[in-house]
Amino acid sequence: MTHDEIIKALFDETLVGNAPAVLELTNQGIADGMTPGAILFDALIPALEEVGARFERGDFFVPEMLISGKAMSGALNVLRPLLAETGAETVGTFLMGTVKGDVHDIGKNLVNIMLEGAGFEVIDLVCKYHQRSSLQQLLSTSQTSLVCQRS
Ligand code: B12
Repeated sequence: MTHDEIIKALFDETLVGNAPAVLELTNQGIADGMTPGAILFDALIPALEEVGARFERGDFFVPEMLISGKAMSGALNVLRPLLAETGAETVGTFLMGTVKGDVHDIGKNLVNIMLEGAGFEVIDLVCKYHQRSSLQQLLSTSQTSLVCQRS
């Protein structure tokens, strides 16, 4: 398969939520020398944008969004170490938050990976630091930034 064919197949399989095919194509692309950025920005993200457009038109419903999202998350697990590996020294800490009740986490997880790749320690509040005192302590250091996911 050419790189263009891999991108097209990745787009199509993410759109229909075929997680095993998305995983296989991602691995194939990486093994064939494609950059994680190309896979992400030329195939996976455009596919989810198309899923959103179809949802808005009433052609897709929540289950379709869910399986496409899961297919993308599987590919992100493969891309994560590649996107994050820069060897940069820790330059500060980000506290990543999610608005209560919002389950969209793919974009946030991607931002986490990018920040880690840029040398930040990321503390994702979804899983850690529920205690107010721990938060206050972290926020009191000048190197800590608090960011929040929007959807
Ligand atoms: C997959 C998906 C789902 C999945 C989420 C699975 C998951 N684990 O995340 C499921 C099926 C669960 C879901 C549910 C719902 N969804 Co939905 N979903 C999507 C979809 C198709 C893709 C989102 C995505 O992951 N995109 C890929 C990522 C990489 O892009 P991103 O999120 O935009 O993130 C990028 C930037 O925004 C930014 N970013 C994101 N977060 C952060 C945080 C920080 C700090 C920073 C700096 C940057 C940043 O960086 C990212 C990388 O570039 C979008 C459509 C779309 N066009 O976005 C709808 C969409 C977000 N969903 C929508 C809706 C309406 C819903 C539901 C209310 C549907 C319903 N009737 O139940 C529920 C809400 C459930 C809830 N309580 O939260 C709407 C939201 C409209 C709005 N804003 O008002 C959208 C836009 C679809 C639409 N066009 O109508 N959804």
